[in-house]
Amino acid sequence: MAYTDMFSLQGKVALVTGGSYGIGFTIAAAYAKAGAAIAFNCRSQAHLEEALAVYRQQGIDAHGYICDVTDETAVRAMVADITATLGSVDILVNNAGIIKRIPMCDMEADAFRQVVDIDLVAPFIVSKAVIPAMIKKGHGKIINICSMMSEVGRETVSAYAAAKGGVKMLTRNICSEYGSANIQCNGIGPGYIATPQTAPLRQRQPDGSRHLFDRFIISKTPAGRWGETQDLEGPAVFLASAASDFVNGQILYVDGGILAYLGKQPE
Ligand code: NAP
Ligand code: GCO
Repeated sequence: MAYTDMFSLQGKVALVTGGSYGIGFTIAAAYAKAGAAIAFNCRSQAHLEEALAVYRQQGIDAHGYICDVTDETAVRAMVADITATLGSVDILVNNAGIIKRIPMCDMEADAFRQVVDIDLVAPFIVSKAVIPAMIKKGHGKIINICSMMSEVGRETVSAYAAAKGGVKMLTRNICSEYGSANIQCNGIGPGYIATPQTAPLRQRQPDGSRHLFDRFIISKTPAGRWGETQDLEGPAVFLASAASDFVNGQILYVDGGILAYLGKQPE
């Protein structure tokens, strides 16, 4: 197979959850540019309309849905509509996610559950909705968006870390359970990426200087910068394409080297 064909997504149908902005938008747009028909969902009508306009500006005919990924009935209806309109889903990216930064002992159990519901239970719900058709078709790709917090913790993100650690193991379990049906399920673990989710960590101080956390992350990243959503395009296309057909159950960290690095000695 020619290298260009190996990475092509021509003729494939991709569903990217939370594809209205941030990482999900960039991945869905990359898939469209690689040849796939794309569908995405989000919760807000305003986000949906803004996203559809930006996709159109880029020459992409995206199919957008209002659908909360925690609502199993709504997810099933969305998948049925995608199947009727575009064909059955060949590539699923479980990207929709939230974070709540609250010290663990101050966090209500309901808030913890909400994070786990969106970040961990939903990838189970959406995967479950697409796997039967993938089995029937004889192939499928599922990409779960994990995190640095699938491996390490930090103050205030207990629910997020618990959920993202869980998504890593859900990834390995889908690989274990459905690898024999030619379904590859892998994860991408983005490092610190500039999106609305991380905007509070990059907010400038009143004197114009960088946020302490922003400086901390740059010092912890061998690449010496925050990631951009575009840094995830190549890895996401690779894991959705035939080029990765024997890669299964892996988490690909796209973090500018953070997880490999001990950090600088304080001066
Ligand atoms: P973001 O900028 O906050 O975007 C989140 C997207 O998910 C939006 O499209 C949002 O749209 C949608 N969404 C949220 N909850 C939803 C729900 N219940 N149902 C359907 N859609 C929902 O986040 P991001 O930074 O791009 O992050 C995307 C994924 O990567 C998340 O899983 C995140 O944890 C993970 N991640 C991010 C980073 C980072 O540094 N940014 C690093 C590692 C991992 P609506 O608001 O309209 O619903
Ligand atoms: C935080 C961050 C994260 C990142 C990301 C790292 O508060 O530490 O928001 O957790 O967004 O998931 O990979």
